[in-house]
Amino acid sequence: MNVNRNILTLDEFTLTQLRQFPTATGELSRLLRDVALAAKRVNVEVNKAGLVDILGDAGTINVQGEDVKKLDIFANNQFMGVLKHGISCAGIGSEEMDDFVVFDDEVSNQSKYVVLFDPLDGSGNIDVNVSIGTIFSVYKRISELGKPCTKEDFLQPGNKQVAAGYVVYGSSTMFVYATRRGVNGFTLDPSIGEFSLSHPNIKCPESGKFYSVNHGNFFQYDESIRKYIDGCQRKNKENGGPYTQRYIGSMVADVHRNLIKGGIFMYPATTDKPKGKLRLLYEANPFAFIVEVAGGLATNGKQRILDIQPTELHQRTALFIGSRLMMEELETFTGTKIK
Ligand code: P6P
Repeated sequence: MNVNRNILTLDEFTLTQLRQFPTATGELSRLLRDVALAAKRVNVEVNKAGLVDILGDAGTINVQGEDVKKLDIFANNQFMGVLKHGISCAGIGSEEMDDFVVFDDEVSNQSKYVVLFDPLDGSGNIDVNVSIGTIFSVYKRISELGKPCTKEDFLQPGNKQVAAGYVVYGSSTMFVYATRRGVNGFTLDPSIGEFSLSHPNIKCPESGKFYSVNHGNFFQYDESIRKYIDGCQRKNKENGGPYTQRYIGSMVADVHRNLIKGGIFMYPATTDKPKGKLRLLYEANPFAFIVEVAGGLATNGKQRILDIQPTELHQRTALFIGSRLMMEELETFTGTKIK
């Protein structure tokens, strides 16, 4: 296999970005490298999960009321550890922890950013070897530097994110992140142990063939959503239908596929979960930021995800996200034109 050694690693890429902004402090670049380091450590355990005693339940229940898998805890500790040890992050919010964590040491209190993350999304799939992922969201603090970060730093609307990204632990391991300047994807090259630029300047195709939704909840969806899903299954020369239904049950894998190939991912509100299942701060917001920078759209069916003002760390939301034309077609069913 001829490996192109001229491919930029993540570190080299962030440094080239930094060179374009001489006044930048490099804190965000270092934060991204910290997150990538934790991802590489998690990747090692995910790749051998079937061989060591890291499968299965940890015997605890998280704040979401879900069985915590041993890998969830391991992943949470890896991301929290590198961010606490680093010099760019003042505190974190995690799906696995009841409340946000203030690092509150002299260096961390001077740090510009806070990070929210889902350390291992889709972890219910670990034991059956289906792709899982990490999702993260970065905000610039609004609290006073030099003092501990505050809850308000974490409860900013998604449109204030300075960066967001995800890791997909799949047939290969990819690190994808967005700033307002663009979305770039890096594939882990095991021969050098570095994430290497494999998907520069990712753009979400304005339309696609894939629609992703849990059909098992079909009769719990609002009528407008049921009509849209019905339309996805019918021949329609205008929108290229019928679409192909692809739903892995692992959000990172499903949204990543639709980001690259074009498509729409839906987790609507249900009668069982009237506020939706997915979490706003560390699932919907980061992916909404990434997909919008790439040219797509993301809503809760009524408003732009990134405009929602959060009120609590683990609040949930309905989510519709993906290719612009498919999202605009959905809006003709829901009657909510997102500006
Ligand atoms: P359902 C995994 O638990 C997750 O949070 C997302 O990764 C995934 O898209 C969704 O839930 C799947 O939920 O109810 O369809 O099994």
